[in-house]
Amino acid sequence: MSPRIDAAAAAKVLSGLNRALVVTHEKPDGDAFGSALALRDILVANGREATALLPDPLPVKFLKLAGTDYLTELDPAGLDRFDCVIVVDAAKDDRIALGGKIAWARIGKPVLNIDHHIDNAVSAVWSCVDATAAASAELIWTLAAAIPGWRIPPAAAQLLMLGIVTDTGSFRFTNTTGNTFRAAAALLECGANLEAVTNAAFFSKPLKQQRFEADMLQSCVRSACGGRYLYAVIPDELFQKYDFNMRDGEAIIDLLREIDGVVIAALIYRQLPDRCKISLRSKDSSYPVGPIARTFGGGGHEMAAGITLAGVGLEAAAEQLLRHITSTLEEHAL
Ligand SMILES: [Mn+2]
Repeated sequence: MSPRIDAAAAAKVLSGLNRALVVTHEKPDGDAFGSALALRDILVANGREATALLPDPLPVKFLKLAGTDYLTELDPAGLDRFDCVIVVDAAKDDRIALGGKIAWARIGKPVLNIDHHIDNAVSAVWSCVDATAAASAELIWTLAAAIPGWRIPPAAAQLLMLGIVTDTGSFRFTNTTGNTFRAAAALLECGANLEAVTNAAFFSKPLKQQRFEADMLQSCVRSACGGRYLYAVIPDELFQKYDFNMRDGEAIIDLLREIDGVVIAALIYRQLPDRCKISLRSKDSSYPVGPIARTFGGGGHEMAAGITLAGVGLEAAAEQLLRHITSTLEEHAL
């Protein structure tokens, strides 16, 4: 882990950079690519050169908000024109998306790491990690707002709003703080279009996804611990039946979390032929899912975390998790 710097020091580093390459984690969500593209826009609006590199496809529903002004691949020689690399919203070196031609270990540039994951372990010269920020987008607003004379252009404000709205479930999750609302208010005043963000994030579900969700709720949900643990084991066939990819369904787990009495919710499905993906959510801070994810080699936030298990079938993964969560919920109940 790199030594940490606070937001004031990170703002100073940011204002001193001239030609930045901005990157984020693989399979970027709204906060990841929103933060990367917004930071690119902010740097450019304030007289710096900046380029974002996003090799992985973005969620379809956000394509309109993201525009097309970013790189999807870069050769090692292409790194020469940058004097630094800024990585946003990525907790681990091996999750940083560079497109396969560049190795993170041989990046050869000073790295500024800006993130809100409590377990961030990215190798960097400067690491600004604030786990109290609801989104990396909120932290980027905090940094940009702290630099005298810097402005946040409307396009950047909108992308930061997207990061905040998606990572807080539209200000419903417990990661929402006073600073989150301050950031959102300031971003509205900078020209963010909240209607466009909300429509893309919450009101643009394809019909096939709605049908997938209905079928999943009918056929895949299991209840344990008297309904305090609800989980869905989703077979490959269900994804095929509705031609649906989980990549576009980051909010699906909330269908379980929003049910009355649920403390911990989980989705268990196959990500690759030999890899199970488990998403975890909690709605009671006495039972955080971050430590559960870390027990299984995963990570994330305290109330929203994920695990990838290699070489394990869906049922075996579900069983392991069920045992662990049952003991967690029962242990604390005593
Ligand atoms: Mn985030």
